[in-house]
Parts: sequence; C-alpha cells; structure tokens
Amino acid sequence: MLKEFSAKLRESIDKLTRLGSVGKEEVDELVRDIQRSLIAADVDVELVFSLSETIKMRAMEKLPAGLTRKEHVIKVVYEELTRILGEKKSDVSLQKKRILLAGLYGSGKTSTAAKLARFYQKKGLKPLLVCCDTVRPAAYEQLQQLATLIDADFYGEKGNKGPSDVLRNALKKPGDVIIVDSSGRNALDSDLIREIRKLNDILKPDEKILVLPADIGQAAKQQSQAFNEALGITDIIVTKLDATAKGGGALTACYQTGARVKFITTGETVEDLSAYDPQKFVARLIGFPDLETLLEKAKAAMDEKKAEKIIKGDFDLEDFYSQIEGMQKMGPLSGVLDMMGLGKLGAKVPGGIDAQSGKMTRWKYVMQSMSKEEKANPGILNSSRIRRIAKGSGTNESDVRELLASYNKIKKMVKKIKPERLKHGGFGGMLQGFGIK
Ligand SMILES: Nc1nc2c(ncn2[C@@H]2O[C@H](COP(=O)(O)OP(=O)(O)OP(=O)(O)O)[C@@H](O)[C@H]2O)c(=O)[nH]1
Ligand SMILES: [Mg+2]
Repeated sequence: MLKEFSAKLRESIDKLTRLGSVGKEEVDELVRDIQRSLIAADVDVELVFSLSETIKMRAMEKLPAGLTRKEHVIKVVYEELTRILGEKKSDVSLQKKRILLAGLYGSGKTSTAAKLARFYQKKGLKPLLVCCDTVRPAAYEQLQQLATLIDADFYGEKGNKGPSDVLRNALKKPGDVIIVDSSGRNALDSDLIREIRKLNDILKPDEKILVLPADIGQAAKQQSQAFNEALGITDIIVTKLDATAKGGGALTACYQTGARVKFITTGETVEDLSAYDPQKFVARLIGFPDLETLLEKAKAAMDEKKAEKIIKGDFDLEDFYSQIEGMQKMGPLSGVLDMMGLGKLGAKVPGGIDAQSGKMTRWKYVMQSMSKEEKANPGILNSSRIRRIAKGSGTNESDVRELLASYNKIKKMVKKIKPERLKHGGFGGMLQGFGIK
C-alpha cells in the first residue's frame, strides 16, 4: 500500500519536527530513514543515493533568510522528493480531443477509460468511450457497463474481431473527448504493436497514453521506454496506487524516462482518478496539505519546547529578551500579566514592567555586544565584561546591570510560581502572554 510508504516518511519527518535543534547528525539519521522508505517503495537504488547526497549537501548549506535549520531541512527534503517524483504537474487541456489508451494486460486500461470519461464529463465535455479491445471476451460488456454507470456515450461492435473497423465506425459518432480502449497482452509482442500502431494511424490521437499499474514498481521504466519506441507515448497514467507499496518506484521510474505522469488512479470506482501534481503528492505523502503548513508545525513544535523551558525558569538572556519583546508587542505589559493572573510579578520588577518598555532598545544594543557564551551564561558577566559591553554598545554600565537584574529577578520568580498558576487562563493564553504564538 502507498500508505506504508507514506507512514514511514511521515514518521521520519515527524521525528525531525519534534527535535529542538537540527545538526549534521540529525540530518544523517533523517536521510537514512528516507533511504529506507524509498528503497522499500522500490525506488531505484542509484536514484536514492544521489537524492541522499543532494539532501545532505543542501541541508547544511547557508540558511536562507527567515528559516531555522530544521525548517530548511524539511524544505529541502520536500523539494528533493518532489524533484524525483516529477517536479511539475502536466497540463490537462479541456479542448476537444482524441485519446488512445495502451498498456499491457490487466494494467487498468478499461477502468481508466471510464474514469477519464468521468473526469472530462465533470468538466463539461461530452466523452465517447470506444471499445477496441476485440481480444478479451468480456471487454465489450465491461466498458459498456461502465459507460452506462456514468451515463456516457459508448461505441463497440460485439463479435467484430477487427479493431480498425470498429474504430473507423466509432469516429462517425459525435463526442468532445473520444477515449479509445485497446486490448492488452502479456508482453509487448509484435501483434500488439501492429494492432496499436494501426489504431494510432486511424485515430490520429492528440494524446497517446500509456496505462501502467503502480505494482510493477521501477519496472515502469522499461515498459514506458518500450511503449514509447513502439508508439511514441505522450503521457502516462499510473493506476492502482492504492494497492501497492511500490508506487514510489513506479512514479520515479516514469519520470526518469522523461515521460510525464498525467493522472493517477487510487481505487476501483469511476471517481478514483486525479490529475497528478508531484508537489501535492509529496505534501500528502508526508501528511500535510502543503509545505507552508508543515513549516508552521515545525515552528510550533519548537515554541512548545521553548515554552517548557521558560516555565521551568530555564531560560537564558536571549530567551528572556525575546519574551519581553513579544510581550511588548501585545500592549501594556502589566495588563498582559494581569490577564495571566501574574500582576504581582510585574510589580516586583525594578520600576515595574511597563517602565522597562522604554529600555528595550538599549537592551537590544547591550545584547548585541554580548558574546554567545555570555548570553547563554549571564553568570559569567563580571565588572570588566560589563564595562566592555557598555562601551561596545554605546550604553551605560547601569543599563547592562539593569538588564541582568531584571533577568535574574524574573527567572527567580518564575521558578517559584507553581506550574498550575502559569497555566491560568489556559496553556495557550500563557504562551501568548509570553509572546510565543
Ligand atoms: N485498487 C485498484 N484497482 C484498480 C485500479 N485501477 C484498476 N483496478 C482494477 O484492476 C483490474 C484490471 O483493470 P482493467 O481496467 O480491467 O484493466 P485492463 O488493462 O483493461 O485489462 P485488460 O483489458 O485485461 O488488458 C480490475 O479489477 C480493476 O478494477 C485502481 O486504481 N485501484
Ligand atoms: Mg481492458
């Protein structure tokens, strides 16, 4: 089942989104997970390894503005998976047209013919389904029944063993989209080639579509090449994606041949066909409607971790600053604290929290003059360091000391507050209060 492929990928992406920070080791582990999922989905091993190398390389490249390393890694994985699964969706024209379906025995041609008819019917076009499979005994009835089911026009000649004659007669009938079902064989033998070429000459199709079942996995590559040589196919429809774990292999193999997958089918009813969009497909595989939603989730996971740290009073100067800054954006700080039931906390800060607002800009400069180590361990800030920071930031030593004093006070107070108290007004409300959205 495609579900297995999807579940494995989701698991590895989920694991990554839950992490606080992401480095080379985490990327290596993610890549190993993805390799396993892709190989289990019958994706070509060489392709898997080249994809892994690209992900590893791009994951550690310079961060684009506004993204954390974790978000960047997720984006890279998403983009690279999309790249091997087809990159862009192909156009589905709604003009009048003639379509010839070809494929080996049992690939899903007849049911796909009906699904396509249904697809164009819903777009306001009038399909004509033509049965040119004069080999399989029940082919006529199968397509006729499906046509009746969707109330589409059907043409076939029961008992006629000459598909060319049937097709010539069918072309006298009206229809916006003429969909021709052909017979299958166990292999692409000379009989089948001769027959499909003849149909091709008579129909002069706008689209020559190869129908490939997903369960053949990466063997899709050879089949698509063989059919292309024999017939010159324009598009591919991959069927039965719901019923195999090898779908990833089939889709990537098609793309490796340069052919475009236009539609996929994912079930046995006439509604189970959809235009293939690699971007949406990958998003769904990893369990999100689109990349943006996924990145939002990654952000949220990180904020929760940060919030947990803050509740425990385990925050450094940088966290402290960003929380205060977040609160400042929400209006008068003491009001926010009141709403959270923490009004007293504001009163205990030197000068009251509101009075701090004016100092924010100076504090920002102070922080910019601190080293990473100093921000992480404010305890190491002795007089000479304080002097250096004040000088470097163009502020006074008293500004530096005041920032440190506020930080230490808040930290001590937060540690004393019982967790239930912090959750006053709901966890979400508390997070908002701390400027974490
Ligand atoms: N689960 C699932 N089954 C499908 C799908 N597409 C087709 N099938 C089933 O696959 C079987 C073969 O489908 P057909 O449409 O008869 O295939 P065909 O290529 O016309 O077969 P021949 O005419 O014998 O060459 C049928 O039982 C279909 O219901 C799909 O997307 N999902
Ligand atoms: Mg058939």
